[in-house]
Parts: sequence; structure tokens; C-alpha cells
Amino acid sequence: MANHVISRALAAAALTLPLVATPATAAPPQAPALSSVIPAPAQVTPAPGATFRLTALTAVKAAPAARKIAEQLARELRPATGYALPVLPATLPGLPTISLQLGGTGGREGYTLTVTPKQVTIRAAAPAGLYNGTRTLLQLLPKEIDSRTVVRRAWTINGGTIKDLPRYAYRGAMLDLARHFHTPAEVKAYIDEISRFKVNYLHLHLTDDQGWRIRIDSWPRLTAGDGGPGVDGEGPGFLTKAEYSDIVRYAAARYVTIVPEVDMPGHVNAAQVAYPELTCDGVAPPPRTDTEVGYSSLCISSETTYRFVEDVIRELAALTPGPYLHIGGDEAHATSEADYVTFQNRVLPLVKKYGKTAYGWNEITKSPAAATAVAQFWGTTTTNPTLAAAVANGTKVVMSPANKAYIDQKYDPSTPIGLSWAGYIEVRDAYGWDPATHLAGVTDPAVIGVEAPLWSETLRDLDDIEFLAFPRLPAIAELGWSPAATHDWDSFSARLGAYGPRWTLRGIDFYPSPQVDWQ
Ligand code: IFG
Repeated sequence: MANHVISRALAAAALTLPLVATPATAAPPQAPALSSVIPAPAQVTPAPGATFRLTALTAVKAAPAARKIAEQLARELRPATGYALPVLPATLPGLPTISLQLGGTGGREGYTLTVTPKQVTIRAAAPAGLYNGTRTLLQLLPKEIDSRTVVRRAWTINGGTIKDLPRYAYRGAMLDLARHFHTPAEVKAYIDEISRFKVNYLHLHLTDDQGWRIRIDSWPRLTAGDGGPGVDGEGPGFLTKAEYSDIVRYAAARYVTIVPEVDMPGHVNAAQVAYPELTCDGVAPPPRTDTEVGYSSLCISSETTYRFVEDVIRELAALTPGPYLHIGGDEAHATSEADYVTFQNRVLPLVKKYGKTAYGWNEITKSPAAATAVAQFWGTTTTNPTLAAAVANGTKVVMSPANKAYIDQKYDPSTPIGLSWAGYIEVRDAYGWDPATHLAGVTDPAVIGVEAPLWSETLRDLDDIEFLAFPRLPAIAELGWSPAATHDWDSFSARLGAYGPRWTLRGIDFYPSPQVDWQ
């Protein structure tokens, strides 16, 4: 990069120098400790006194392959600092620099973050790791960095090194768009927030009894009546293919992979309202706006069913760059055991036919075809012999026990929204379990990760999503990312307490749990 370009960028930066210099006598207010990060990093080595100061002259250095991530970080740092923070391929030596570097070790998602008085360096073997390093960096800056308007203060970062990498590859959140349709803007806002905790999968529950929320060209009536009424008629709407692809792109830029779910053979009332030929008697059932489950079933003996299923899987797989396609499989109480196995034996292989790994609620393990699938555990027990047997046969598991990870459950009896069938889940309950030992006969390496499902029977808007998800989602995110050895409630709750003001600055309507000492 020619020097004149750099000097021009610096000149522009200099113009943003704060007119009122920080009083020389004021000791800069404390920056967060390196150990305050959520999820807890694998290895933290503070270097007391080696403080880095972000100033108007700071530039972000990134090679072309790291440029998008650098631009994203600079965009996140500009509002509160008011600094230009140019992103440059090289910077003049001696200028305070944040350097993003690709290369080295740490696997797909690991990174090393080093802070010295001269430079902040994030090094990672792959872009996802670099992005994870920037999520950590945001938390090492004072909480005011999350302000949307300029805050005049010293932007210091404590010195030291963090070497970090994830415990599990799958760290998921789930959002139910079927019971209540949430708009693309609400989904994107949720993606912004979950990616701050290094969550890397977002499972979208797209179809259910009360609504079908994704356009399928070969079955257009599924979304003709705006996709179905939703619970209490409060949730009509659906994603066009363009909107779904836009969400996929938005998520990918934040290193979140979308996992679409079409729930079958149960939870299909909305599809049968649109296409009565999907029932065995050809009679369309009435649309449903209540919250009952387990009363609907595709017609297992009809070839129309498998034409429908294959069309849906084909179109959804074509829209989904991620590795997983979730086909539900839960609560098929209106399907006989034999029919359920027949159905899964035919449908699980269809997912593979279209290039995806089949993923379903743990009931799919009744079918031997689940040996190459991922089963999502949602039970409230600590034993599940069918799942344990499937694991012995090769099935991988994502752990989302309903009495720990279902963030649609109330915190306590006084919680205004949410359900309670799985029990009340306070943040300490969401944190207080181990994915590797929770379920008998299901442990690493069969466990590939965790997920926090947020069902939307009682949700209406983004505030409701935020109120139920935060602070429990970070608890699940930490179980998915941090080494088991770092698991400690006192540490986690203190870090949550310090993090709360960041949600406030970002306008996130989180639940101020009485279990946490909020700063
Ligand atoms: N169980 C149902 C969901 C939803 C949930 C609400 C699963 C896999 C209760 N199935 O969880 O459709 O209604 O907490």
C-alpha cells in the first residue's frame, strides 16, 4: 500500500482526535480482565501493565483474506470511539495497530489473541477462528464499546495472551418460526447476539401444526395463506427463498451456519390444511392455533407423502450451504411405531441423497437409518436406552435436555412468558450440567455439541426472544465452547454480572436473574 494512502488515512484519523484531551491526571478507568470473557477461554495469561490503548490513530491491519472480518470489527468499534479505524493491508510501524493474521495452528475455530502496548494481534489458522478472536476482543474493551454513540474515554485493553479453541464443534441456538413467525430482521438481530458468544449454528424450526414458514416452489399452497395462523393466530408469515438465502448469508458473515428443520411425520397439520392429499383420508384438517402436540401424522402408506418429502428436502438442501438438514421426528403420537420406523427408514436416506447429513430429534434413533445421522436429545431424563444403543452404532448427538437447555421454559413461576412443562430453568440450572456426562451411555466423542432451543408458542417479538434467551443462552454457549475444567458457577455468574451493562447499552431486554450480581 503506497505510503501516501496510509498517510492520508492517518490524516483523516487525526481529524477525529478528541477535541477535549483526556485529563493527563485521570488514570484510565479499568479495562476488563482477560479472564472476564464469556465463554471462558481455554488459556489466559495476563501481562499486567502491558496495556494497549486504542486511539484516533489506531488502524486495523489485515491481509486480503482477513479483510472482511477486519471491516466488520472496525464497524463495531467506530460508533462508540468515534475513531476512523482505517482497515489497511499494512500500517506504519510504531502506530497503534490491531492486526488480524491468518496462519498458524488452532484448528478451524481456534485463535491466539496477544495484547502488548504497541499492538493487538489476533492470529488464527482459519477465518472462523479470526472472527472468534474479534468476539473476544470486543469483550476486552470497556463495556462502553457497545454504545451506539460516541463515549469519550480511554479505550484501553489489558495486556496478555489468550489461546483459545472450542470444546465442541456444534454450539447451537434454535428459533421456532412456526408457532410464531419472527421476521428476518428479528432473526438477524438474534444472530448478532448469539455470535457474540461464539455460537456457530442457528437451527430454524420452519414448520409445525400451526404454520409452514418456508416457500417450497413445488408445493406453493404451503405458503399461500401466509403460511398459517400461528398460535392464537398471532404468527402468520413465511420466508421467501430470497429471505431465507439472505438470512443464510447474514449468518455466514458472522460464522453462524443455518440448520433448517422441516418437522415430520408429526407436527404437520399446517401442511395438511394446504394439501389434504397428505392425509390418509384426503380430508383437510382445520387450521390449528392451539398449543396441543402429537395429533397429526403424514400418511405413511401413501406415495404422495414421499414425493412431498423428497421435493421439500430437495428444495431446502439446494438453499442450505450448511452440512445439516433437520427433519424433526418428535412427538409422532399419531403415527404407529411400525409406521414411524418405515417412514424414517425411507426419509433419513433422502437427506443424504441431497448431500446433507440427516439431523433429527432423538426419536429418529428408532430407525437403523439414524446410524449416520445426528440425534438431538431433548428429554428430561438422564437415560435413553434407544439413543445410547444408536450411539454405539455411530449416531452423533447434540445435547439439548429440555430441563436444562429449553430456554422457552419460565425462569420461575413469576416469569410472564414461556412454558413450564420441563420445569423452571434459572440461569444456574442452564449452566449446571455437563454435556459429556449428562446422559448414560452418551458421551464424547459421540456428543458433538449443545443447543438452546427457543420455542415460540408464547413469544411475540424480539423483546420476548431476548428476555428468555439472555442470560441462559451464554450458559449453554459456555458449555459448548469452554474446557470442562473451566466450568465454575461463581466465575460464570461474576462474568455474567459484568456483562449485563453491555446488553443494556445494546438495548437487549435481558432477564436480570436474582442469581447474578449485576453490575
Ligand atoms: N415439545 C415439542 C415442541 C415444543 C416444545 C415447547 C420438542 C422436540 C415442547 N417438541 O421439543 O414442538 O412444543 O417447549
